[in-house]
Amino acid sequence: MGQTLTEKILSAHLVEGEMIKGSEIGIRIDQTLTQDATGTMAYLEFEAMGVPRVKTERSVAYIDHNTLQSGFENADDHRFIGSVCKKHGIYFSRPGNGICHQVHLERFGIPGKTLIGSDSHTPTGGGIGMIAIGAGGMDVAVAMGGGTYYITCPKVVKVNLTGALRPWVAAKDVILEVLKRLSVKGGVGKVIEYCGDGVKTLSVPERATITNMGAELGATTSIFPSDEITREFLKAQGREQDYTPLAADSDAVYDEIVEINLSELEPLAACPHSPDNIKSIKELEGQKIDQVCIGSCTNSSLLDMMKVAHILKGKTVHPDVSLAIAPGSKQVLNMLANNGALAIMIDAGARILESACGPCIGMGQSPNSKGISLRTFNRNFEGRSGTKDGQIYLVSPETAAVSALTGVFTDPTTLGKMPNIKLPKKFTINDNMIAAPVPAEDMDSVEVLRGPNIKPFPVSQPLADTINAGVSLKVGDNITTDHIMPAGAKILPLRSNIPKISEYCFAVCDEKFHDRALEMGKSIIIGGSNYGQGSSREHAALAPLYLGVKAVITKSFARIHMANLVNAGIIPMTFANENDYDKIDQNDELKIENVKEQLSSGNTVNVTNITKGFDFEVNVEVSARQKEMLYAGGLLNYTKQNA
Ligand code: MIC
Ligand code: SF4
Repeated sequence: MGQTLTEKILSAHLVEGEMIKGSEIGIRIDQTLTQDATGTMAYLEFEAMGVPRVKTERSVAYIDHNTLQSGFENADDHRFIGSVCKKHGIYFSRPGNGICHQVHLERFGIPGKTLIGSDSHTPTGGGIGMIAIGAGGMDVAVAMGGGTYYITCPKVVKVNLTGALRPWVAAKDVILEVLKRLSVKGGVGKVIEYCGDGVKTLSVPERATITNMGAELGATTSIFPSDEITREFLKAQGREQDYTPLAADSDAVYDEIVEINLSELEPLAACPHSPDNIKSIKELEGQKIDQVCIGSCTNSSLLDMMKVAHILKGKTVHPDVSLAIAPGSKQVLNMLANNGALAIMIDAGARILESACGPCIGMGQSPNSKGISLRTFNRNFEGRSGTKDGQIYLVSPETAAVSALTGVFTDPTTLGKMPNIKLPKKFTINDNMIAAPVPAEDMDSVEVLRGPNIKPFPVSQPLADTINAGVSLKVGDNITTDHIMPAGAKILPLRSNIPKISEYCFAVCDEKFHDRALEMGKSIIIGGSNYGQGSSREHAALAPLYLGVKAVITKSFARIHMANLVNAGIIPMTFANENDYDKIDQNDELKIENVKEQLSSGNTVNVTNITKGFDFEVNVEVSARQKEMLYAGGLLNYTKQNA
């Protein structure tokens, strides 16, 4: 029986377990990446492990999220990360060099390698044939120290691409179509593998747009084969030596097959407030818009920007629209500056932003009240833009650019003949903004620079015998990490200070949560299905830990958040009978007796609702290793215990 590409790469990196779908496997990690908003915690954790130098083939730290420096905090964090990198063997991509996923694809990604990153859009690397997975900062810290990374051995979905995209229909429309069919829960426990004749019609940056936004499916990752097009891309980046051809066997067996004829696709939009709320641009055509933002790790490649410049050439942004453009990397921005495309954008009235995440994470450019904003980004969760009633639509760069000119939703296929915009034969290469670490023998001479906002992470206690705790919050389905631990320009600078950032925990849902949880001392959160979707931020687990949350009981969890809860020593529980969700209210007193004993003998635990006087069962779907972590009170305690 042939193997899928996913199985080939995973089994070549297998260090623990067997390739049995649904069971836990441990894999060796070749590369890691971090960004600044999750990086400070990851490096504090790495320091706490006491490993002098990273043991991966390549570890890179990027500064791209917290670049709006309206106080000392972010700049201090950048300096801290830079100094840790220099000392411990990590490459440091300085602020201004670009968005982590874009730069990693350009300069470091290698087909067939494994990459984990403390950012949920790490699967961007799947565009170049890597197994690239988003993880919590602590998992990344462990991998940097040479430790194994654990995942559930995934099912593999084949997306068979046939045909070719019509002019002005984009890679973004492909992934929006996949989201329409599979939903934000459809990828959980799965890797999405793209195959078929249509693959060879897509460039590496287009493939990366598709794998990037596979994160929104809840998938473990997404991957494309590595072929001649991959070789051309690597060659143009001066890295042809990194190329290896990779593909699934022709008789590979998949768990699911999705057929997509690229020729039949049309321009689409993800409507507020979910990436799977899809409509065609035709359905929205004519509606007035207020803002357009082009950029983010999904759509900020040179190819995207060149198409945008072509559309804007000689025109002016509509008087009622604000257009912001953030090219994804220094390489992209530099090439746009040299080939004249940047001047075209400026001339049309675009507001050029630095190469960073920017508006995607609410770092500036929040839309006006009830503002309709078209963005080429990957997430449109409520409030994420910084404007609570902002109406965010996710669209392709082509749709975004043409709509910025007309002031209304406009279908780009009406633009007529499309120019033949190709990737350059050679990108402009200058890695002068990537600082190399000092040699190991000089590491003692490097001082780690800590700002006053950098506080140690909260310590978790070993698991108590009995948990007696009230329900501090009850929430519904599809709660995102942007609900649990919001981002934005005001809160992001607190990422290194858990006591302070926890004041905003769940503030979007209930402003009194923080005070109530602290008052209760110990508590439990009740959630619906797909709890914790979205970001990899472990702050969504560390803040609840700091506030005394002992367990979260839901209908189901998103993958990265569930792992982060276990890493923090908080028990993730799912209702054995979903109807019990309706029978529990906020402030109910719950009791779980002999937790450890119950967990040791199986994966079901009995919970008593003392207030309402009934018992119910919950499942704790974790591995034996994760149980040990829960007993120890989280991954750090567990790692120290076993050191
Ligand atoms: C995001 O897109 O939500 C982020 C900000 O990049 C996060 C990471 C973070 O919260 O720092 C992610 O996707 O993991
Ligand atoms: Fe940055 Fe947005 Fe990409 Fe997250 S999704 S890494 S915030 S650009």
